[in-house]
Amino acid sequence: MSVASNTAPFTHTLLANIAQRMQASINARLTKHLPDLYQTLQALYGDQFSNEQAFATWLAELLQVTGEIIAVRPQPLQELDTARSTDKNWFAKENMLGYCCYIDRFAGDLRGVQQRIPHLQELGVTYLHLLPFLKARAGENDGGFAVADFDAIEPRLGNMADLEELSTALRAAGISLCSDFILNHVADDHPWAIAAKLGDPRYRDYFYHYPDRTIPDNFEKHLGQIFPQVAPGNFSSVPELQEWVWTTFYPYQWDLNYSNPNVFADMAAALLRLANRGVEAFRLDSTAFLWKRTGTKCMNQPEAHQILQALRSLVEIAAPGVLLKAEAIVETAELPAYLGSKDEINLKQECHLAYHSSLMAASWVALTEQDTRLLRHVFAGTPMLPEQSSWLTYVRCHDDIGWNVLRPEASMEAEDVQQRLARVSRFYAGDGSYARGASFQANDPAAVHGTVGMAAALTGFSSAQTTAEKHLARQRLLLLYGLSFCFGGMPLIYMGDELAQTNDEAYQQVPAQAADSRWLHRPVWDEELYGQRHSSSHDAGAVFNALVYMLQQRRQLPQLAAQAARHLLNAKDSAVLAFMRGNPDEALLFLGNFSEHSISLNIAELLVDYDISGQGWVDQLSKLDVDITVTLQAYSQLWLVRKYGNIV
Ligand code: OTU
Repeated sequence: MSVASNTAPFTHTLLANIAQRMQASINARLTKHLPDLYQTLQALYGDQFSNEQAFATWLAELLQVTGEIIAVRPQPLQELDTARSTDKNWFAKENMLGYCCYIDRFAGDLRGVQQRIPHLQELGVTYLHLLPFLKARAGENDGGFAVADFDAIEPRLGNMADLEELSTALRAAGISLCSDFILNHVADDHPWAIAAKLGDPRYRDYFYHYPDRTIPDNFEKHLGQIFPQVAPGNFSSVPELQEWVWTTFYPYQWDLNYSNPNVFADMAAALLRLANRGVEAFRLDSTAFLWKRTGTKCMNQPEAHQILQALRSLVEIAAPGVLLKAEAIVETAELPAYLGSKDEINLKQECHLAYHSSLMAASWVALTEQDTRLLRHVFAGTPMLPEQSSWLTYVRCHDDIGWNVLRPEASMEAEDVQQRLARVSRFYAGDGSYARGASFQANDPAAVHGTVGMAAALTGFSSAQTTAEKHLARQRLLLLYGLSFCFGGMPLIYMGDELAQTNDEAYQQVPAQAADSRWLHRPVWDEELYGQRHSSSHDAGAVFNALVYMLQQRRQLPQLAAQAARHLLNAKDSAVLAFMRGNPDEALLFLGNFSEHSISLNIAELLVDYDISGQGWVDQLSKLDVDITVTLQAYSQLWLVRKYGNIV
């Protein structure tokens, strides 16, 4: 029997709850996506059931629940689903701009965020990622990344009505709300973990638990460490269970056992219920870790991708206007698979968006080394995007900058990888440099530590004494943001960067934060800086005005849409990164000088491989014509478009 004919009873189950007027459109989605969903889930979980019928019963239940969720999807969200199904690249356009913040630090609570919509609009934000706001573990909770209830809001931030109100207000302002969805683990006080501790066999199987260290020790041989200092090891002894539980991150974050089909079903339903609250995008946290396999690092396993593919199919059926964004902090070569992979016949869709963490980290390396070779390797290792997908480009986020993802690229030059990356890490910790960050989890001298600190502190604002030093700091910050705006993806501004906000040392006095130096770069919104945003005599204003201007220009350049072509150009001086966006006959050239020296380069030489060098060029940022030989000042950038092109 073919898969398609197999799925007829499931279609029936799902449609049973759906209002007549919606049946035709939902049926069309099922025809398109149910065969994939069936196939993926059968490949993942078929073996877990005694026979085909048992699997079918489980899948029917999942679809029954999905149908119930679709049936109550609010009308405006259904309309959004329909609109977006005719404009599937809506999130990959040159107007898209993300903004990321903690609700409490940005605006107190969910209602406060509504008050700040004008600020987001002034920047041109179209996508707001609010860091975790679901009910978190009591006490320490990793900034909300230990979720105690997927159906409740953290009380100090508001309630579900506030969330719905905010998502509606944002939508009216043209801003899509993105929520974290922490799917790798739950808090140790989530009802599933509590039930497991009480001995409920159904929920014990929601987690990986072992009676002694034999299996954990075996796994540990191959596993990495995320928080080696404050949470060493990947397993925690749980007294109530008298067992060892898999905890990749903090001991209170219990990894979910996705080899159990019920875990998948419950988590998928939780995501779809949240989508019905008006969440338009999900940042899928720690996606690389979803599947464990003995003898491996337990990252990027094929089954982790299948889980995401199955989630995507469900979203396409239940809430097709919703985006999935992969947070997988992994080597460049592992990244593209999170945006989908090709089998013999077609593309298996996965996430719409994925963080390009290598690009982010490599751009910081380029600043340190005043050399773009490593960054160019990352470019070379980044394939064309599959259709209807986009990178998420960024300069900073709420986590440390992890240098280890760059090991493959860092090993391409003669220098020892360890030494090279350790030097970068020390640079940003302020070792003989302008940077004022710190090393993350630094008690192992042999390891390469991540870097913490706000972008402004890392680019030199905190150490600058003179106007000239301030100017350089600003140029560095704008250069990194310029790259993120032009690379080809949705750029994300991390709260505070738009105002050159620096580090916040206050966390050291907060017991629940003191051990985790990532709080150094999670400052509270600074009203004073905000008040200075239009004054170019202040750092805040100088950066804000420049970013707003660059973003205005960006919106006028379709060459910068995520799907437009990207070609790395071979600038002779390795301190310069040069690349072309769009088709050669309407290209935009990005030239960025990552060094403190001014550098001249010849545009014709840069374009030898293209038949367009005879054209005149103008810098879209300064609106000035440029000669065939251009000079790039220290840390400066040019966005060149053709002189007689359609410059607005
Ligand atoms: C993610 O992080 C989150 O972004 C972190 O804030 C959480 O602590 C963590 O998950 C647990 O929920 O590797 O791909 O600073 O880069 O923990 C997942 C280390 C991750 C983070 C890392 C990260």
